[in-house]
Amino acid sequence: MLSKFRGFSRLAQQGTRCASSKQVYAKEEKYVAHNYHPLPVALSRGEGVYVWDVEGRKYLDYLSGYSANNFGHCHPRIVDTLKTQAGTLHHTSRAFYSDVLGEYAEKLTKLFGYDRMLPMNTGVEADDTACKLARKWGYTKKGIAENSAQIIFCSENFWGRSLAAISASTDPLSFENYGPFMPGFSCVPYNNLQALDKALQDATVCAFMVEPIQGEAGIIIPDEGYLKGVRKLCNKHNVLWIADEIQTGLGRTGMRIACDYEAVKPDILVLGKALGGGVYPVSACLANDEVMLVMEPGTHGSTFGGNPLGSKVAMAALDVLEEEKLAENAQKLGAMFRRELNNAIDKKIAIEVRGKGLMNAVVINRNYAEAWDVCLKLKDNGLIAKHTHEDTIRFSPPLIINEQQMKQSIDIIVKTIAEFSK
Ligand code: IF1
Repeated sequence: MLSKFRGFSRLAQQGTRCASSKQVYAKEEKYVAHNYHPLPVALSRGEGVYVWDVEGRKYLDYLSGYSANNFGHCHPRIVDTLKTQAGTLHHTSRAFYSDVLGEYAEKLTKLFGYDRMLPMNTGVEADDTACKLARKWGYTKKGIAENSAQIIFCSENFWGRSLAAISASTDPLSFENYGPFMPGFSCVPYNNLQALDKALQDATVCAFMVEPIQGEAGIIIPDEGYLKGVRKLCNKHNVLWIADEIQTGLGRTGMRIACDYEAVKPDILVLGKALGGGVYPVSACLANDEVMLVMEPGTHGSTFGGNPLGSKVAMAALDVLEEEKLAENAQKLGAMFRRELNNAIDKKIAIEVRGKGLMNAVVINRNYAEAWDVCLKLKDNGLIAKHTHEDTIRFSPPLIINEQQMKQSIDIIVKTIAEFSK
C-alpha cells in the first residue's frame, strides 16, 4: 500500500515537472482568482538567490517573495528546523502551553529590547493587532472616550489587504468598491513633521502608524531625522508610535530594523515576512508591559499565532540573520548596487536609483519604457523583479547575496536598460 502511494506521488511529481510554462500559466489563469497579474515566469525550484523555471532556466530572484525570503531559497538551517519541528509538534493552539513559544518570545524580545511579544501569522494581522493594542491603550491608559480613538497613518501607506488595512489606504486600487470602511483612521503626508504635530494635537489620537521606508509607495525614504521627530512628537502628545517594519525589518535596509538608523525605539514594533524565514507565515507585535498588558485573556487571539512550528522557524531565521551578519551584508552590497548602477546605467532611461541596504528602486523614464516592459526584458536576461507603479522597479534580492552575484545582477540590469535606448 505504502509503496503504491510512493509510486503515485513520484508520478505526480514528474507530471508537474513536465508541465511547460504555458501550461502552468493556463492553469492558474483558469482556476485562480484574478487578483494578481504575474510576470510570465513559472518557477519550480529555488536555492539561495536563484530560482529555476519549469524549463530549467535560472534566474536571480530580485523580489525575494516580497521580502520574506531574506535568507534565500531553501536555507538548509531553516528547512531543517521546519522539517524537524513538523515531525515533532507543529500546532497546539494557545489554549495550551508549548515548549517552544516562551523560548522564541524570549529570544525575539531580548534581540529587539522589548518586554513582550504578541505572536500572529501574517503582516496584516500583526498591524491590525497593533491598532487594537493602541486603541485599548487609548481607552484604558490615555482616557480617550469610548469608541472615539483615532489612529493616524501616512498617505501612500501600505499594510495589507484586510478591510481595516484598506480603510487606511489612499490608493484607490486597494480600496475602491470595498467599502464601507473602518472609522477612526486618517492620514497625514509622509515625511512631514509639521502635519503630524498638528494631527497629534487631537486628544482622541491614540497612535501614529508608519513604515520607516514606504515600500509599496515606491521605496520612499524620509529625510534624516524624520523618525527622531516622530518619536519626539509622539512623546509630546502622549501618542503611541507604531513602526511597521514588516518589510523594512530583519536586515532588509542594512540594519536589524530601519529605526536603528536613527537610534529610536517605537512603542509598538511590528515584524512579519522574513520572520517566518520565507517558509511559514510568522508575524509579531513587540511592546513593553505598559502597552502590551492592556490585553487580557480572551480579548485577542489567533488559531495559529505562536504555534511551535512557526515559532521554531522564526528562531532559526533570527539565528541566521545574526550569525550570517545579513544586515551588514545588505548594507555593503546595497551600497555597491546603488554606486555601480549609478556609474554604469544609462541615466536617460533609468532616471533615479534609490534605496537603503537591499531595499532599492530604479525609476524608469516612461518616454523610453514602461517598468513592466523592463521587468519582462530583465527576466529574459536572467533576473526577476517586479514593478511598483508604472515607472518604478523594486530590487530586493535575498540578503545572503554575495559580491559576485551582485556584480552579475548589476551587469544584467545595465545591459537590459541599454536595450531600451534603441
Ligand atoms: C500584496 C508591496 C511588498 C507590507 C507592510 C504590512 C504588509 C505588507 C509594510 C502586509 C505587505 C506585500 C503584500 C503584497 C505586496 C507587498 C509588497 F508591494 F506592497 F510593497 F512586500 F513588497 N506592512 N506587503 O509591505 O503583510 O499581510 O501580506 O503578510 O498584498 O500584494 P501580509
